[in-house]
Amino acid sequence: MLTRTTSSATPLLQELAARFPSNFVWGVATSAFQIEGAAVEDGKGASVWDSFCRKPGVIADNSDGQTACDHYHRWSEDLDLIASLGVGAYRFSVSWPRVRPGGSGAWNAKGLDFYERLVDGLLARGVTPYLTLNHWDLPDELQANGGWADRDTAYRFVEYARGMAARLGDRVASITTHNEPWVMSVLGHESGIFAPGVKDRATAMQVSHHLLLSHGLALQAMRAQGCQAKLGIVLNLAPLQPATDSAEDKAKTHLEDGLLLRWYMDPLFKGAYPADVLAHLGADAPHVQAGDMAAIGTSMDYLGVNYYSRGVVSAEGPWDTKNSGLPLTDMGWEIYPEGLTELLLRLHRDYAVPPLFVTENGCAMPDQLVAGQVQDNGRIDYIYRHIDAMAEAMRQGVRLDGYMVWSLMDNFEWAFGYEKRFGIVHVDYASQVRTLKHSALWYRDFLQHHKHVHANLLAAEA
Ligand code: IFM
Repeated sequence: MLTRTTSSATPLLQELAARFPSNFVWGVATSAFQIEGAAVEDGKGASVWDSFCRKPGVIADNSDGQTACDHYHRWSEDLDLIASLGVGAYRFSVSWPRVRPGGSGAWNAKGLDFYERLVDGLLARGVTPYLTLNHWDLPDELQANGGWADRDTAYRFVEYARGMAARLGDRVASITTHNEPWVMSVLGHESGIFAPGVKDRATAMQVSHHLLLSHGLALQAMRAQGCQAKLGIVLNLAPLQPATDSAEDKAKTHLEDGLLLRWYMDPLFKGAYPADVLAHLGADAPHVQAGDMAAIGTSMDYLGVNYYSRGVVSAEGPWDTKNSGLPLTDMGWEIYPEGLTELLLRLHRDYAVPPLFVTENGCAMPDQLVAGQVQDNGRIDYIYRHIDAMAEAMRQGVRLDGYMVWSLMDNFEWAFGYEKRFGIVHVDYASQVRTLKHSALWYRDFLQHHKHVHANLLAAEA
């Protein structure tokens, strides 16, 4: 395993860094609900996640986002931390109920000012802001009117997108409409393990359609008002493999791939939902109005891909990741970097994709803070191997423009509360002290190698 102190690490890192062009974007990522806290401060409205956390038994440690990493108050110190890593980019999300508490109606000046400070603070530190509009924290008032199951929410989202683009579109590099629509649809409305906790497949599929529709309409609206930021969406994707060679496992794998990947990629890039999935859904298929598919297919400037692991599919039921003997993260997810190469190649081959970004990649590990240090060698190895997997995809022709580690710091991991730690920076939630884990130091070293490699190449050419 590669550690920060492995003596052979430097040539390895130099060699890896040299496989990425000088303008490759390296970053770290977070989302509003997971880090901000200040849940009822400065006029912020409630989100579906604020309400969901109050339901008994839905969050593993009974926690919530009231304080989280207290980033709303510590943003300046956190931006210093980000800049100290040497990253070029920071991917964050705006809390819709912080800037427009009811989802429609009055805007909240104090909430908007917070994101102004954040964006200007990043730029002042030489870090480029990458903004996401919807990382799951829908205003609760909109949920009361049906939430994403109601087509009207798509129109409210377009207003929100226009407002944020008008305010920040001149200073952020990109605006992502939605983060992981599959999660909001399926985990939020079919299994109900995420907010808003609905358990109905037809509703989930309608939600997915409204998310995609609102994405396309928002892109059109932001472009129409002259927004200069690059516009796109972020999907959580994984290559799926059958557990065995049986016809049943293969058929189930094809269907699951349809529900996870093709359900989003086909309408975005091919103008239609996949026919086999529509047939499978039957009466649960979403209602689609004339013109919707054309709106969804509005061209994008980039596609964000969040990659954590592969999926193994068995017709007999859920696959236990312990079966394959691969190392697992603290989430129980298999560590499978070659899946990232496979996934990127597949997107490149099957779809006319715009430039790709890996907008999330990282792992929860059972970190221990000992004498002020977190020796998370497993995370270093994970990140190293996934960067290597990206380089391989690029070698085979994929246009990949950037990579963001999930996550900058430990934070509220949704239904797992604060029990799972994804950060390269450790957060002591009692004191809110941040400590760079060894993975953060390693990433910083790697980024320095990347800069030096290209500086040396330039010098050699001069
Ligand atoms: O923490 C989440 C993030 O909010 C969305 N993508 C997956 C991460 C890890 O589960």
